[in-house]
Amino acid sequence: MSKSNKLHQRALATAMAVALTAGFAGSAAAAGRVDTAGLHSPDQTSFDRFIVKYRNGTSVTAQQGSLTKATKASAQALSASRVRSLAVGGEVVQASRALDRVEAEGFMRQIAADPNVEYVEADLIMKPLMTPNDPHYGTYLWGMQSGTPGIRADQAWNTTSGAGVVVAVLDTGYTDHSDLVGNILPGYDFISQSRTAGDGNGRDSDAHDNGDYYRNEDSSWHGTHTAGTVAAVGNNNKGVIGVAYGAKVVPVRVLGRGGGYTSDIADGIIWASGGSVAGVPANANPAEVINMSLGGASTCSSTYQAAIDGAVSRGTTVVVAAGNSNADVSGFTPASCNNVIAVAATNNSGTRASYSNYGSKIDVAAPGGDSPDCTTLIVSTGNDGLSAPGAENYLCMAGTSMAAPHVAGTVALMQAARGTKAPLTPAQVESILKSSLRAFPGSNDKPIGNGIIDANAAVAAAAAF
Ligand SMILES: [Ca+2]
Ligand SMILES: [Ca+2]
Ligand SMILES: [Ca+2]
Ligand SMILES: [Ca+2]
Repeated sequence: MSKSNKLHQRALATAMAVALTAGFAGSAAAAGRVDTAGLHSPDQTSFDRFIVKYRNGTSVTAQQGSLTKATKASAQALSASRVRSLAVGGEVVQASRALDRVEAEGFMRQIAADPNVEYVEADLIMKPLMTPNDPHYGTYLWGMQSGTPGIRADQAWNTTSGAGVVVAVLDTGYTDHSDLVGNILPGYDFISQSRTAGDGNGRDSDAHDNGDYYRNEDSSWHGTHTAGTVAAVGNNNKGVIGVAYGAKVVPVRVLGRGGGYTSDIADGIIWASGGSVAGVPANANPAEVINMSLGGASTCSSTYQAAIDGAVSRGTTVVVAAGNSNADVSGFTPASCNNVIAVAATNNSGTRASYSNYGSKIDVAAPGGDSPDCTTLIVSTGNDGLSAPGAENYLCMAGTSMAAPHVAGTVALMQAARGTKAPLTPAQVESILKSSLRAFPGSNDKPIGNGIIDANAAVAAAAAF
């Protein structure tokens, strides 16, 4: 018989085997089912354990022999062994090394080629659905939860904590709160006037908050509070958790006693986003997102717009609080500037907070809290000092200042969920946030956009984009 004839016969035999398999699907002779769904999990990219179900009566010796045969097809050295039988049927199989998706699927197909195999699947690693152990979470942080008024950060945390992303918080600076300071990167103090700064000098590299007490008002610790909502340390059995508790905050001190000048804030925007400011060393950690829980009564000025456009051109998303004047946001800056995400505040029923600015320039809404007590306000890291810093504590506050960091934290989660893909542009971030909103549970007396941000949906959309 010629060589080509042999080949021909072999080909025919294969065709017949295929026909038999098709004709007797489900019979003992059929190859096993390969369940590949788990190989496409976004959470797991390597696999070292599998579950193999053999047909009744397959001896342990035959199982191990079949496994050894399956490993032979691997390009690199691989062995596999039975670990134990499962109560529901099937054997746990341990591979000698972790396999990537492609190799895992090839290995599973080799195993399933044994007609004694009913099915094979990856022994996937499950993770707890994230409920943080921070003690204030359950009672106070309704804004991050999945109930009606929340942004569903708890669900987004099953995908990402924001690790690897930098958020610049332009505010009063920060304090060394033990539930925050681990997530603080080097910042800068842009307050040029010593009297406003209260730290005895003008600009300097120390962005600590010395206290912004002014006339008859005590220090607010506003920057410590907003930074905590963005990225307080999470799952550490202490206090609160930030929306992006795995992200880092660059504190940019721009507000002091009585507030801060636009000129200093504009420089802060440029620096935070990686631009250069004369006389100030470059920011080693340019931010993917800037949070500005600040504003004043004016239309958007040329200086603000130029600074914001500069940040956006460097890929930094700019999130701004709409203001707390129960008025149209068009009269407030920088919230009414182009190229920003202007954030209105909702209460713990999920509708407009009584103080929140409103109008067509609002982009999205987020929890800012409203009276009467701490369970309906926003709780975050704080301090008990009336003028200079005292002991750390947790403070409840209400405002669009509290709503904006919920959004900035969500943007950090979105960018982290990109993994190795290019970061989203600020325009893409805004578009995804707006197309993934939670509808308001009731009507608002004034327009504040189309809904409350949905961190879980936004993260999923950002990962898939
Ligand atoms: Ca200073
Ligand atoms: Ca300083
Ligand atoms: Ca904590
Ligand atoms: Ca906008």
